[in-house]
Amino acid sequence: MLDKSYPPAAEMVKSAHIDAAKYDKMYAASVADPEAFWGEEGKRLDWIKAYTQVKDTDFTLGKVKINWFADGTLNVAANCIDRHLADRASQTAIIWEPDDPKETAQHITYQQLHDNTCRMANVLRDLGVKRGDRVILYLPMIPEAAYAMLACARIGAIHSIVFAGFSPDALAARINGCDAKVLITADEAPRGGKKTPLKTNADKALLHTKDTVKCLVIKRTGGQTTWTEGRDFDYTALAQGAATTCEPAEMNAEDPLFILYTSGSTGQPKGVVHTSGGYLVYAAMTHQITFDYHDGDVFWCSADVGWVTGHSYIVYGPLANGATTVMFEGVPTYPDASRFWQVCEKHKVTQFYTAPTAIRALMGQGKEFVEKCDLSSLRLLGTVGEPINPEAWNWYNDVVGGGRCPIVDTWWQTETGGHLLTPLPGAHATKPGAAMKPFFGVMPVVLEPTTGAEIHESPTEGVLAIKDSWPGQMRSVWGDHDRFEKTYFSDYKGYYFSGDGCRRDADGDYWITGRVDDVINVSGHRMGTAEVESALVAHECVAEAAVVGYPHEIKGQGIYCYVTLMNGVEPTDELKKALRGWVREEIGPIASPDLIQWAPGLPKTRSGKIMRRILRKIAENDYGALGDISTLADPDVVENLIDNRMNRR
Ligand code: 6R9
Repeated sequence: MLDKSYPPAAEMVKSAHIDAAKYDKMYAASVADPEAFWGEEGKRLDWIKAYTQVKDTDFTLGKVKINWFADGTLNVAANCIDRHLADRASQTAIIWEPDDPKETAQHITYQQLHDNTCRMANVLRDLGVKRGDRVILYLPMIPEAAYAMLACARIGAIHSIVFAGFSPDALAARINGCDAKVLITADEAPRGGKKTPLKTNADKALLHTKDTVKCLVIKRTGGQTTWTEGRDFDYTALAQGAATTCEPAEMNAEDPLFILYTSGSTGQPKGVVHTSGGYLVYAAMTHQITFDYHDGDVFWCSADVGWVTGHSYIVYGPLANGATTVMFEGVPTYPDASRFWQVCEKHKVTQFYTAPTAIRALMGQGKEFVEKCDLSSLRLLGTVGEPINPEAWNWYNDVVGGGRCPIVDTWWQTETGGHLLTPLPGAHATKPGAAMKPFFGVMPVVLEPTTGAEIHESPTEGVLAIKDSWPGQMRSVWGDHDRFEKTYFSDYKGYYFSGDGCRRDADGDYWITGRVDDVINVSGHRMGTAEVESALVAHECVAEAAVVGYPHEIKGQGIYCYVTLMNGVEPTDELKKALRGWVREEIGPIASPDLIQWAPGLPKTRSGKIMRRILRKIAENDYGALGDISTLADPDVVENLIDNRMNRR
């Protein structure tokens, strides 16, 4: 069957930075001579000391190293702010749209961004933060989140953002994981008309960290908070007395810029480390080219800065390009399902970037919510976070884009720093559900899953790996380089293994088929099933738990939990409710189980390994394909689980 394909519109081809011929030529050059290609692209940034080395990378297990522009020095905040001041001091850098549309939006100019970032940087310095120190951000989507990121970059501190939906326990684990000196939070985070008590959560988290961690509190709602003298500091008061200048620190290209915790298939979340030079080159270039950003455009990425998408495409990429970037505090459905489109209309957004889960949720509400808004400013649409089903793609294309706007389906990961696979709007046809082509310098390969052999012919299907490094690649797992090597370079020797399955069609275009490991993707939020399992078994009534994903209409995947109770514990609906609440407390609302099934036993191999493959099939209602269950210690448990399977909501 031929996949439907949409060629780029003639106007787009004419005005875009990259057309088909240019892509082919540049791509060929980028993989033939990465040194020369990236040596040139690195000049997008202002360097304090120019680099003479470009690429120094090795994917060999046991000696994995990734260095880019290693002898150059720069400051990331100066690249995102100061160098634009000569031409753009009064241009809007950030448009901030609050949760409640009745509250006034803010237009923050590059000059104001400079002054506020410097204030924050000086406050952090006064709190004792030095170059290389870690600072945790646990914040609403407010401009101060961007100031704090850039302030850290300005003084050479390393930020680590914890999404405001995470629980106190998850926050404490991250503070301890990177041994942070300061936690920056706010009184409350308004979202969808509700308020998350961030400071109260922070207080709980700080009970489980070193006493020396300081807490800098930003006033957002003015809601009541308790105060610990000597530990808590009021940002408003300190910022008033702080200077609006602060000399940017000269950092090495390979000095860490941020750590971002993300879920893997085993163990605790790992701290993905990104460094300064390569990351910023890659974020800036992908932002400009994938979204075809031009001066005067208004770019809106609806993600949260708690995720990598917010790092690269709300803050670092756009600001490095001197762009105007929208920062939205709210949710797509508040006050109603037309909010996204109202914001597009209000701020005359030209490029809009969101996740399939949001598109599906809004699609379900009906197109009236879109049609009542004037979306004529939109020129391009983007999606990220999970595979997009053709139905949602078509709705996005027809109803939101009015058939005029190319859709860039960008495949990438926390680990990759920026887009690796995506169509380019002026160069490539798009196909509903396909991530299409490698970005410049990216060498994707499809491997045979068991042998690891590279498959050269198309069409084909297998696992997705990358053959050589690109500047935005993560450098290590914070404090555990061994884990970095094992996680990404040991399954398929000599390659970076993405953890995703993919197919390449007859045209050579890439389609992501989803994770092949025990990572699930719930509403675009990445989660290890192991994390939910360990939360469940931490409950006194639970003996054992196995968690898998199952197809969910809106969320993409839902969380299906098989729970074996302690002897003598009554399996009641109240207990299910209690377990849901428990997981929300342990990890956060995003990990809330959708379905819990009581399992008197779990299917295990004789060596005691839970056979998740079988549990996944049961959750998916796909009993015909259970495969070989003869290696199970007790095959009868499978029948029981099938008989008592939970119905999807
Ligand atoms: C940027 C981000 C990464 C995982 C990734 C894959 C899935 C992301 C996708 C996609 C299909 C796309 N994913 N983009 N799947 N099509 N366009 O989402 O980072 O949170 O680390 O998640 O998300 O499974 O491996 P992260």
